[in-house]
Amino acid sequence: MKLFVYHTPELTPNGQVPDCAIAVDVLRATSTMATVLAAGGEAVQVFSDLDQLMEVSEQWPAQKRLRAGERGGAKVAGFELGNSPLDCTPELVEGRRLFISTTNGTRALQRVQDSPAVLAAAFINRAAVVQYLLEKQPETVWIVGSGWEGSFSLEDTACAGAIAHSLVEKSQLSQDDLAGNDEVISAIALYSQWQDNLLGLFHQASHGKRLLRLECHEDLKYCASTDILDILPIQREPGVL
Ligand code: 3SL
Repeated sequence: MKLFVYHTPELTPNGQVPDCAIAVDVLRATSTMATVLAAGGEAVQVFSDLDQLMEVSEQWPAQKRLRAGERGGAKVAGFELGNSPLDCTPELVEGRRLFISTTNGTRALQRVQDSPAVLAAAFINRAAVVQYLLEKQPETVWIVGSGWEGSFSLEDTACAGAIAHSLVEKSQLSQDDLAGNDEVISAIALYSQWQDNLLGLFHQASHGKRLLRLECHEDLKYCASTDILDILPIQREPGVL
């Protein structure tokens, strides 16, 4: 297995797909997606465009759907949900499909949706993602951070490092064997430095600070919990996990 980390969707090589692609948006899209599926959601369907989301979800029975829209960290007017994983309780989401559009996370998933296997990862479901990789042994794996509007996000790269760190611990591979690019080594170093204080890392991160200004402190705490959900969000058709 060779692992490549890309800090943003824009940094992935054009015209190539890996055997397995993992989209990461710790704050908060992939944390929300994992939470919805763990809480019994029927599926998560992602959109970059809000109008397209409305059009497609209109064709779904109203009692079987939920619409989540986030821009700039805030809930989009007219949507039932923004992008807080804590709103996705089993009472609300069980048996329903989440139609979601967020600023960056949904774009990262769409960038890699042609890969044969596409996963969504966050700290909360890191162990399930690592278990999948150990079982399936894909030859090439990309971890793609969502970033923020094309720039680097500390928390996504730290999560990439958490996945890589655990793969090295649980496989016969050394860091050198596993790393397909230098970003893997720097991601592992970042995670190793902050693994006991991920909330502290989020407080340093520009998007963490943005969410704190929006009073999302509880979301940050939740998203900093590691390996708490045994759920593997995996694409079953393009754009649907
Ligand atoms: O950019 C995204 O996709 C979101 O996860 C951002 S936010 O955490 O909902 O503000």
